Amino acid sequence: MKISFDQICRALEEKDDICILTHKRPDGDTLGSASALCLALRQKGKNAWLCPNSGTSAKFSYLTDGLWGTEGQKAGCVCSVDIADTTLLPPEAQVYDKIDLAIDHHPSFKDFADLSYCRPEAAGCGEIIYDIIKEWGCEFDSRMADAIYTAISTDTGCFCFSNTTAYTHVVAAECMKAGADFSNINYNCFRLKSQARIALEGHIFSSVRFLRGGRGAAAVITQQLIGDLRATDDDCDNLASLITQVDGVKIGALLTELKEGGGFRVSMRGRGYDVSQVCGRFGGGGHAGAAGCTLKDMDADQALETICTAIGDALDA
Ligand SMILES: [Mn+2]
Repeated sequence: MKISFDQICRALEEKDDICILTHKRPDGDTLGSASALCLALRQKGKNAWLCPNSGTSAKFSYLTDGLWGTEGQKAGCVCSVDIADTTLLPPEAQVYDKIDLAIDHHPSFKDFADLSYCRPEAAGCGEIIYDIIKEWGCEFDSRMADAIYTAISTDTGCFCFSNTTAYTHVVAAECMKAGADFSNINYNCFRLKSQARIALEGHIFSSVRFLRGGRGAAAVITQQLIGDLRATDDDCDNLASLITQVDGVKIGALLTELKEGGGFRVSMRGRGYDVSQVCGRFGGGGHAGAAGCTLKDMDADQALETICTAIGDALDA
């Protein structure tokens, strides 16, 4: 059931032994929001912890250090943050048969918890957590500020995406006032890259196939290449968006060979074209600007040909 902001603040205050859930393949928003909420609850004298999430990258340890609970730890309240749907729960969260509270900002939020608060206009879930911390009158310390700053900076692509609002900047400014290490956070999240990542980017830009005078583009990453480079999932994250950074490209696609082989996962990005419709032709979907689908039982040439034809059709329409 959906409740108001005041009600979610009060509902959390009434609980104790609070287990906080983050989504699988956790990003800066879910981890930053969960960490800041956990710190605030502890400041209020409550027992709170983060449910273990084995997909967490070591680069976010500054958010989560000392906050992890143990697997299956008995909870008086289970609260999810930045999770739109129960399908996004990590395996470690499956032991909890119900979720008491949910705090989220996705327009696609499924009302799966007993009580939930969703604010779709928030650029990051971190904006909501910041408001909760302030509503409670907690001291907003530099560690919470690092967590909230990370949450909103990562969910806005360093304040570049169109979801960024004036309020996002207000919250960022409050984080800076509280001592957030914004320069290092942004460097680590947006500039720093592993050698494997740089090699993958190099491969994409040297092999990308352009079509329709450069308005469409697609590239392929094979498991052979990923293995040769010892690239991690982190290294492969969001490579598709690089293709639409090329001047003139309106629809870009990255085809990544499935680990099990026998097909490709397609990540598509569009500027001024609804790529969810293109991916929908193959049973996929997503948003207008970013969508995906899977092509089974195709080799690299067939998959590339299939996707280039579909991109061409969309550009011609
Ligand atoms: Mn988010």
